[in-house]
Amino acid sequence: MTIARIVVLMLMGVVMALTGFAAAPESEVQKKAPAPPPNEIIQTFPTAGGMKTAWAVRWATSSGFGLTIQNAWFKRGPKEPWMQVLGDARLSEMFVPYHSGSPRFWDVSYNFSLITLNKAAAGRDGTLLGKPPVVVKEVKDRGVMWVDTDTGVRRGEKLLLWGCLDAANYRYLIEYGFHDDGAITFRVGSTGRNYSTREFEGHMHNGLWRVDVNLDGPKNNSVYVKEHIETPKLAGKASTIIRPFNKGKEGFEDWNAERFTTLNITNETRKNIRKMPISYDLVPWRMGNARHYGEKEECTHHDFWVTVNRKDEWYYPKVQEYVKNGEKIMNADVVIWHSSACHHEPRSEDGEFRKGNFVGTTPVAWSGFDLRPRNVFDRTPHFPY
Ligand SMILES: [Cu+2]
Repeated sequence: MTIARIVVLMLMGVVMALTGFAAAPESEVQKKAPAPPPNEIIQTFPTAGGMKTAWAVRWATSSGFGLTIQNAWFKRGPKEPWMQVLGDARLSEMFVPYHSGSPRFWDVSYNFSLITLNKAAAGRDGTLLGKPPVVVKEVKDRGVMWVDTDTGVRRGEKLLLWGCLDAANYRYLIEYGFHDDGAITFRVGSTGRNYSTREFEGHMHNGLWRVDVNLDGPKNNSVYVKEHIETPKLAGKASTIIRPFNKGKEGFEDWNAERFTTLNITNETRKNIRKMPISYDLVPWRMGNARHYGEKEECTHHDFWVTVNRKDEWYYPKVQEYVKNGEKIMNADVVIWHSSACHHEPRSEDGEFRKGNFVGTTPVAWSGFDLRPRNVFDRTPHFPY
């Protein structure tokens, strides 16, 4: 550990002690979130052969939030127009409470920078972006897309964009994936050096995301909840329920393991060739539902929040205030707020003490969710009809 890093950690310790660890601070960066002019990437798929689909992705970097998406458009066929899918998407906070009650870190609010990356970090499929290079673009195979009884196997591809937040002793990989089938993946990976003096204390990494879904533009988007229902009374039968999120008003919902809760964001005016409204499912990839009961931690008491898109509302720990007026989220410009939490119970693999010094690094632990198209295509371009 360098002397500079030790000094930074000591200063942080003083700040934490003064602020009492408890309340989520809202920094200046948080108040005026969006960001420097974005950079644009256009990626067509497949990377070899005729183009079938494409993504246009604008990204930006800033201290605090690290890497953010500033609009993304999808082309569902070579002759199709660009269709917007995302507005602004970002990791709004990373809340890290320790099991003993303190510290309780809000790691985005401290305005950390992205670390400078190199070729070793970028790997075989990666390109370094930025000056200095703080973002990696990877275009790569994503494994088997499907296996068909008649036509064989097709593999898929994806564009990954990632950066790594320099959060004192910790490192957070913030990664967005744009797939050839229109899916988008949101991941945050926790790694780095376990907190000094608490190297083996359990703690949580709450990835708290803010995603402005703008499906075919910001207007006419509605948010639904989809649930699988199966009870003893149904005696072997099951049903699927689709209902407006929180009765169609700003508010919250919870993830229920038995119900396979997913959100569905629908454009109410745009339909595919079967007259099905185009939509995206939000599919969580969860270890569990994190609930924290310290001061000003109400935002963790529910797993999904939905608001109308308003300027100056960027900060996840305030989301319970943002929903207070209960505005309509049907046929609106909607923002999804979603938590993806990781429970970190340290292992011997994280490191060890040698002559009184802790040596080692916590291997990456991921959490996140996917946005997956539903009835966006007239038919998949990835199947040889
Ligand atoms: Cu950890």
